[in-house]
Amino acid sequence: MANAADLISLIANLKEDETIALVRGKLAAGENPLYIVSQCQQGMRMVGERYKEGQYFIAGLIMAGEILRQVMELMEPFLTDSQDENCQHSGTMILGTVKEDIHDLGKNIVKMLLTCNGISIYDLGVDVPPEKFVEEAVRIQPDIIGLSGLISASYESMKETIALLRRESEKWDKKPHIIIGGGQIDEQISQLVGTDYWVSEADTGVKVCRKLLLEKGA
Ligand code: B12
Repeated sequence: MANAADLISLIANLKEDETIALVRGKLAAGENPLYIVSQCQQGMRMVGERYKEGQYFIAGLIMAGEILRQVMELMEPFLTDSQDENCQHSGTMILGTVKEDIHDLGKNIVKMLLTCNGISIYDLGVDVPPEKFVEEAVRIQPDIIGLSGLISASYESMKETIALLRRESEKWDKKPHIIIGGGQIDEQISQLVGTDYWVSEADTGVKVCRKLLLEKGA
């Protein structure tokens, strides 16, 4: 029986076919899909470390991205099934990867999970400028705005976006909560960009968003 370390190291070593076969096996054996997501994230982190150390180049990042994309295609029906079926439709959320950043695999995973939890998601895509977040927030009047970012440059974009959203929402009746997410996000970054809510993995993100919606009575 394969263990977590196998999947993490197959991804870290960019073994495409073996990764797909192992994930198929894990899903067939009934392993919790959220646990598989977490192993994939750890494997991707190791790819990132190897890139930073000069062991991999940009092609390695691209390859890792392609492997995770295929894994997520396999996982989608299982992730959908794993979510709370009794959850009523509640709340709306705008989600996007901030300006300068094009990483979207993590954002797409969190979108999938939030949708399965009954939250209507408006996905603005990647490299989204602050003005676009504001424009869509005025149009949709969401309960929550989620900003995704993985590279250092995204923190400045998050800060800019949050400042603009706060300034504009002064005049709105309904002020949205703002949550940031991404593998490198921590408390320090959350303070730097000026938000109260941050997560570095999707499962916690879903819990935080559901709690915020419950408090809002959405
Ligand atoms: C794959 C990858 C790429 C792919 C991305 C493909 C894609 N479509 O997304 C490609 C090849 C495009 C890429 C490009 C680059 N990359 Co890159 N990339 C990665 C890598 C290896 C994995 C990212 C990933 O998918 N992780 C897996 C997912 C599942 O995790 P996640 O994104 O963190 O998302 C989870 C949570 O954070 C959460 N979440 C995410 N967003 C949100 C939002 C909300 C609201 C919520 C609630 C939750 C949430 O849910 C997800 C599931 O749990 C990371 C390494 C790492 N540590 O992550 C480097 C990494 C992010 N990349 C890096 C770099 C440097 C780059 C480039 C600048 C390289 C270059 N020289 O061009 C470019 C940047 C391009 C740009 N302008 O954005 C650096 C960033 C370093 C830094 N501090 O700035 C990293 C950390 C690698 C490293 N250690 O050096 N990259």
